[in-house]
Amino acid sequence: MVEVFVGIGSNLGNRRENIKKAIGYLEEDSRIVIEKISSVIETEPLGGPPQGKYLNGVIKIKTDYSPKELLGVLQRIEKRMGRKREVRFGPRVIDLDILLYGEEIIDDPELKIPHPRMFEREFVLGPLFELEPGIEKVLKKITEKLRR
Ligand code: A4P
Ligand code: MG
Repeated sequence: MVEVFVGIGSNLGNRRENIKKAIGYLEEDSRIVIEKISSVIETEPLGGPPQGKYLNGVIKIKTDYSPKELLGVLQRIEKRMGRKREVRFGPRVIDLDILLYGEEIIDDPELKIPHPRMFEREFVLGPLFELEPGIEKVLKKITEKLRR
């Protein structure tokens, strides 16, 4: 089982319910164990068209899914919850992003880990450090590897 951090965001509909629902779907998956859930914070939208505020949080899970399999699982949950892919960075019922997958670095067109925009996003780093203060060491290791 690998430790994985997943970013959750919602800025459409009943945002808090959407986040709860998504976590519920993850919980139902027998190959995913939910370890920790951060506080959920309200954040100003970053980028994209004018849109409402987000609720954001981070969860820590353990899973034996490969990164690609996990991406598929997350995308199925987004779909089930009525997410339509329209404008890039636009409003969404739910967004599930893989932030970190163990200490792996993946650079494929359809999957980039660590999530390329996480380092500049307070709404990711805040909840992440709240959940796992020790993650700083892992982030350092990964960014050093990325620089090589
Ligand atoms: N993809 C690549 N790497 C990953 C990864 N590590 N995890 C690909 C998940 N997906 C990954 O995503 C587009 C494609 O990214 C996927 O098909 C997958 O193959 P998407 O969710 O369909 O589309 P998007 O929303 O246009 O892009 P993305 O990457 O989700 O956007 P971001 O960077 O997540 O930004 N402001 C606030 N305050 N809070 C937010 O949560 N989120 C966004 C979306 C913008 N502004 C925000 C927030
Ligand atoms: Mg996404």
